[in-house]
Amino acid sequence: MNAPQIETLLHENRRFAPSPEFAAQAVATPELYERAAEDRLGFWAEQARALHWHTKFEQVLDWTNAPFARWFADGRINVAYNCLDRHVLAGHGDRVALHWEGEPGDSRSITYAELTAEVKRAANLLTALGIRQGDRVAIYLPMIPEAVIAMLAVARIGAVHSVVFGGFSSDSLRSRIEDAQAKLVITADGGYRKGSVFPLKPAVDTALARGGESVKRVLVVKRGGNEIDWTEGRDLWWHEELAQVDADHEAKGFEAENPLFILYTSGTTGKPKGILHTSGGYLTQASFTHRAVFDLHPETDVFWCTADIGWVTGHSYVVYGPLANGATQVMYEGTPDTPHPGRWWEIIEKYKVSILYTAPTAIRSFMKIGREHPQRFDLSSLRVLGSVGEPINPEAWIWYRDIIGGGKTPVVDTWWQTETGAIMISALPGITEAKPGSAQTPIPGIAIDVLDDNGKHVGNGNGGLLVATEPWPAMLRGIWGDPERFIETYWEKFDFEGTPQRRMYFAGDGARLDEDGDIWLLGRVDDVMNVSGHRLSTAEIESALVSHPIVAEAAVVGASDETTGQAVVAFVILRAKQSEAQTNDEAAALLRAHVAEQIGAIARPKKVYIVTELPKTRSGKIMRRLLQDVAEGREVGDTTTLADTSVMSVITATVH
Ligand code: 6R9
Repeated sequence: MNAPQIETLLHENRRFAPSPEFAAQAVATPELYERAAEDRLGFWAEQARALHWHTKFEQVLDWTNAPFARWFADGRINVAYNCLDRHVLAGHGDRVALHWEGEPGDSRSITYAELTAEVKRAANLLTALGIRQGDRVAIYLPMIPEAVIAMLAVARIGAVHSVVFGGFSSDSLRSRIEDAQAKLVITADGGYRKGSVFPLKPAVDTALARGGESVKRVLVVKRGGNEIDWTEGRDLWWHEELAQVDADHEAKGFEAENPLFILYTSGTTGKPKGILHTSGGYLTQASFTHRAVFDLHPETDVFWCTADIGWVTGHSYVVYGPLANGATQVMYEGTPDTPHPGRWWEIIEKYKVSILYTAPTAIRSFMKIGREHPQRFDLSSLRVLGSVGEPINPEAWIWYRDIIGGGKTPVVDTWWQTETGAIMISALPGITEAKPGSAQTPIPGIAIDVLDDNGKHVGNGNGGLLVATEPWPAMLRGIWGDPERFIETYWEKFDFEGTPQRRMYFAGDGARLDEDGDIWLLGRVDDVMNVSGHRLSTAEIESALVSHPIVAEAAVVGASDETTGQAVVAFVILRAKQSEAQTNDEAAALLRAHVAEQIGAIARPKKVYIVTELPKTRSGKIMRRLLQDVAEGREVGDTTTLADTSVMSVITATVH
């Protein structure tokens, strides 16, 4: 984030105290902080005991092999049982688990009893297809109930899911399948987006034609009704196969550290990292935070997290947190503006949604199109609003509370990452006096600090790097197949005390502590961009660009953008012959499409500038900071370390 933005943030001094009525009924109490402060591990053990354990645990944290943590390791648990059977056995089988809304307007409400029955069948099907504990299953589905059913069925038999966002390309899918050596892919013919069917199965076909040899079977859910190719002996219809398996399935307990899922996320190199999460600790923190941060009253609330299951927010706050808590929630297949710009607000009115969890980029795009759209609907059921994915600017925070929350709802800004598995920093509604723009306080049981480069606490009023100083239950257990990269990426930066147990987790985010010690997130400090709350790596997009035959060299930066937070801006040098063969506009259009095809539409650069040189230091390192100045229309900063200081004026002239 640049200096002027930080300035406006720090002059934000509006405060919102919880109302006494809200505080009186709140799930979170000040005692949670006290209890966690006096006995952090005891606190987490109590939260874990709120789950059902097939075998109770004695051990809480084993950190002897740091940074590879083990939580509740001698306990046995079944994650899916906790999300399903447990609620049915407690007499809540008739409670709606999912109010699913398809984009074309079709809908389905599924109770806990029904969801349990579907997952049992799906678990039997996976077993019949040869999937065993520890096997990896890739899931490439739209936002339909089968996505949740598939994830829970994999979890139920102790296998490991790797959900790949439906917007990712066949190539991204293939590399994720290969990295995890998935045996099975669960996909759909297609799903609905922006008013029409977008095909998914063809991307699976392409991925498997080019590689992914580990895959033996492809299960296909019928959703889009679009024509698809069929590979006999490999492809199977989900509904046909389910009809042939047993309805009954008994969930058995697995070790608390049994892997639950791998989720790929962008890092600073071109190769996405497979973040590994396990069972007991993950479910403990996902369910605790879902209750305490959103003030969940499962008998009366209707929760809606708008994230796709392809992202970690969808894993923890569409699937595992809400279902472990027996919540009733809304799941929506499509885009916010289809068929009309008030679609989300219509859904909130229809299902009387009481808790909404979404991203600042969505809020800002609603601000742009105008308050008249939400104001056409009755949003009075809303009582808690949450934000995640990127810093929320105070103006968006206030708009969210005023226009969506009727000027009365608490707003919680929740900071966390794919790696942290669950919320780490957030206000707690009913307790915290809210400050728009600040994520504020570590949740009970989480130890966070802001340090300078030498590992010293920066003190109130100063900025530095965000770290977690103690292990936490939902922490990543590693990077799939790459323990070295796990240690290097997260645990080496703050490793001053000489013992592995005292290493601290480096999150990759900059942060500032205000005079009260509240935390303000300032964006990534590495080469990771945040576009609409999605993580993208500059290196990954650069390597997609240079994979095109017309490109000689490419540099990518994230430029601040009013709606999406950051936007992808690329500076590209063409191969000599190419620059004659086509206009710069043609080349730019071609390359934008190429990146979308290589990685997915979310990575498509907003701008591609064709330049003749890139700013490099004498050692040949591209100075992206200077390109960012150009992309954001600022005066170019210090160029003295450039090998050729005239380069920047040439680039600036090309761009303007
Ligand atoms: C959950 C999720 C993680 C990165 C993280 C940070 C940014 C997320 C934020 C936030 C400021 C918040 N981020 N929440 N920044 N305030 N409330 O988004 O996971 O996709 O892994 O992204 O997103 O930069 O490091 P993930």
